Amino acid sequence: MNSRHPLDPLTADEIRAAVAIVRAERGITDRWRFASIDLKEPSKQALAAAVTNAGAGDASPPREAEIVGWNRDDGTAFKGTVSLDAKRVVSWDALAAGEHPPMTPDEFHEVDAMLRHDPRMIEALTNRGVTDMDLVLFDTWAYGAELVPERYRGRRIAWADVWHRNSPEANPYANMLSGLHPVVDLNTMQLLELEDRDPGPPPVVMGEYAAGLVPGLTVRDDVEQLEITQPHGPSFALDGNLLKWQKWSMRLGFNYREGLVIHTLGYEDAGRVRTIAHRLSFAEMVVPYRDPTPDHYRRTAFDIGEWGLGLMTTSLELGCDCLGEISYLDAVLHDSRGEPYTVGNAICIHEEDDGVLWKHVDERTGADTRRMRRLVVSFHATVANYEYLVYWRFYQDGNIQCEVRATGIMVTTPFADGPPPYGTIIDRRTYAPFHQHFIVARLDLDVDGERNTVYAAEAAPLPTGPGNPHGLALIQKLTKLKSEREGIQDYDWARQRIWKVLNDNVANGLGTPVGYKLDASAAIPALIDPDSPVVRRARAIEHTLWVTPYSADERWPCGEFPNLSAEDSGLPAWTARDRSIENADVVLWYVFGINHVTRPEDWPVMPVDTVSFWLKPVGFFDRNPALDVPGHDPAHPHV
Ligand SMILES: [Cu+2]
Repeated sequence: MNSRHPLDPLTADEIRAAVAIVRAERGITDRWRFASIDLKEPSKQALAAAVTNAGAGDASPPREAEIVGWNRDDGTAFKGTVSLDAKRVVSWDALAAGEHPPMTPDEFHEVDAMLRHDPRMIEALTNRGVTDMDLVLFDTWAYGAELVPERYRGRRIAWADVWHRNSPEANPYANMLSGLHPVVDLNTMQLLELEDRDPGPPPVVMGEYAAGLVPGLTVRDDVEQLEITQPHGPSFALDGNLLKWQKWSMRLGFNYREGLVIHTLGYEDAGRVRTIAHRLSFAEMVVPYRDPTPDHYRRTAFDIGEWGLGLMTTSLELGCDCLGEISYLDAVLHDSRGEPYTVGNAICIHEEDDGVLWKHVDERTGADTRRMRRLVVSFHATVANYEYLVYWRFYQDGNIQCEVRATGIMVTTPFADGPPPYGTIIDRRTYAPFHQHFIVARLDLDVDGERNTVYAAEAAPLPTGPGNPHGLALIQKLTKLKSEREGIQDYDWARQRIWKVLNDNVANGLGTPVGYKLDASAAIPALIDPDSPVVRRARAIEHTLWVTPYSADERWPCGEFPNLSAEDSGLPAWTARDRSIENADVVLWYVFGINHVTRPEDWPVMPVDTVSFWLKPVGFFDRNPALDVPGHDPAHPHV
């Protein structure tokens, strides 16, 4: 049953094979690091051919690995493609000047190990009264090029915060040692310099969230057990990475950078699978801290491009993270030596009850009600202090919801005199800086085929006059987005702007084009000077929506290598060509997120802050597609 599919992620054996091939052919030494070894996904054409010829034997596209690595001795970095079938390197190209491979977890841990033995660091900590190095955490962050001190330009450098926990089991992010920031060279693994500003005596904070460590905390005793049982098993079927649930079907992918990927999403209608999306994923996340003080001015995380949401993915636990009849998929990743490892239970698949789907109470026949079920595919990433919980949800009425829950521990800082205006007081003489979480979802929609057109749809009241004497008339104005420049769109509450992705070549039973719409929920404005260094690296966040014609190598909205970047070489560069997006294989880049004005209630661990956006059918079906959902049958109470 579990036969290989061209979109299945690389296996551990394939990762090992790819590494062995480049090591042999390119003379790669132990001084190299591998930033990424990922499946080079087959082209749409190759994939379509493979599916058409399934079973023919030789129709499968070649299995290829895409590798990014660099030599720590001279800093030269390469991106290559390895054919796993032919067992050879197909391409091997040096990265351009100024391009740096992403950060690796190994470097994060090696910086920590190096700093805790560095005499300058030990001395600085001793001066602050910290002598137990086991209580110290060095938390490394990546730089943007413009903020790198002139003397270190071009080097693979990073900076770090130093945190102090109150006891070995206590929250590592409870106490920032403000003003203390090592700057390190990641290739030589050396402390280049230690910034050490005296912030005055640190405040005593209660930064603990573990029940046993919070003074005076009584755990509630009035929460009764809640169990989700499905005595006949779940209604979905997972065959390898192919997931089917009621009328939905999709393939689940995973990689070091995006984490979960939803491939080839379709919905069965009148006996055939209709395509909705070729590929759905998160392509970038930008988190600028909006605090210009010395502790924070460099804090501009690109959690996907710099660190990798896949690499930060953690194992899920039954009963805590996921409730009910769960299926899990593992993820295979690798360390910077190219050695594969497995994250068990990386992706969770389950169904949930979601209240009422539709209902009407008729005076004569009584109530007719259907309960809603949804299929949830999720993964959780822990990016140092913060967690992102990502849920793709598929509903019986054709709706798709993408939800993100942000939780974890905020970055906090002590203040000496008065709190700066860039944050909220959350503990004694401690504030949490304001910041934003911009997420760029890459939505490669194929609504009933590849040829789609995006329309901005706005609600427009017509002026009072002949034919509209009471000023009631409201119309929807559709504006066709013909080129990439027109495809750069902003949220507009006053006009209730949304975007429809229509297939003008396919009509529904009513004679109108089939389509899906993107509701502009959770959109946030950049609220930042267009000339600021972080915006120059992340022009993508300046608009709510971008639309591009599909191109296999256009995947990263802030550029392929945001680590130490100076400019956004992604969306602004591609769209400058102003290509046609009319009746084309369009890709939508939706920018949404959280404008995080911090609260005392977000401390010491943050209750989830939840945002989501929706894709909903508009004329994709001729009528409510969920009329066929079974009602409650006392004889079959599981339905
Ligand atoms: Cu936040």
